Amino acid sequence: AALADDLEHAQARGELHVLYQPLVDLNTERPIAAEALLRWQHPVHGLISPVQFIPIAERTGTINSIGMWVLEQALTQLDAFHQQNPAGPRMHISVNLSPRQLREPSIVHDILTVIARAGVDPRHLVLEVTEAVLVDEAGGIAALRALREHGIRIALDDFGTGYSSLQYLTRLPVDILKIDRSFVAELNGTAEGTAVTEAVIRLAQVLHLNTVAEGIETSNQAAELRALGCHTGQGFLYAKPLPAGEFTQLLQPS
Ligand code: G
Ligand code: G
Ligand code: NA
Ligand code: MN
Repeated sequence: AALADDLEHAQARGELHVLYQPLVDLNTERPIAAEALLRWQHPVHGLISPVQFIPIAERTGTINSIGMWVLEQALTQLDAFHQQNPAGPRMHISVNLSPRQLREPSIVHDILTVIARAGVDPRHLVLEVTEAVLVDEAGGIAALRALREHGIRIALDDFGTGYSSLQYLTRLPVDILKIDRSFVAELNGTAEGTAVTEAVIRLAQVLHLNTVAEGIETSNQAAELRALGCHTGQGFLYAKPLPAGEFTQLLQPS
């Protein structure tokens, strides 16, 4: 309960910050997008992982205000990335959206309001959701559909780790499959190690979806992904989640 109370005030007290991890073109290894990843610097307990505090924020509902704050930070930063490197490629930004946020009746309006205020093209925003959202939440699917009609793209995060059937993919508002890092970790040049990742990439191709491989740590994994037809990836091989200032340095022409 104490942590939940602290979390209520964390944003107002300036304890939250957002890091940015590049998504790279696997052929050029240049950043084409950033994923916004939230951090909480607690005054007593130090840095707390979102794995710990997002579930608390979900339960108490704090995720609604925190989530909109993250979106606002990320979109403002996207504009700043462009201002700082106007000759560079047009970056996109990915922001995680939790199931509780999608259940808010005003979520579509709220997201569009933040986008308009930031002056960002909605086509440069990707919202990452997990399978749980798509399976359980009828309202959530309608919201995702509406957001997509405004040009926002939807990515299915941690794809393949959920419990849902694959059938739902053919009728859901999704543009991108993020191949979970547990599958990428198994890539080792053998048919068994490649099986799941290859199946996901083929499935995406048939459904005209893009794929992003998560958790790439070795150049061998990157080479296998390229050979399998995956064109975008993220992981420690390229960069860990970085403060905005350090991310900007990656964007400078090398
Ligand atoms: O950055 P890290 O690997 O610690 O993230 C752990 C988990 O927390 C990931 O599943 C990520 O999607 C989630 N996460 C990070 N930032 C946010 C956020 O702003 N909102 C939500 N809902 N989840 C986030
Ligand atoms: O669930 P989601 O995919 O949003 O989680 C992203 C999390 O994965 C972040 O917390 C980030 O720090 C972590 N991450 C990013 N790249 C790598 C990687 O190459 N290896 C591992 N082990 N974790 C990574
Ligand atoms: Na994510
Ligand atoms: Mn992810």
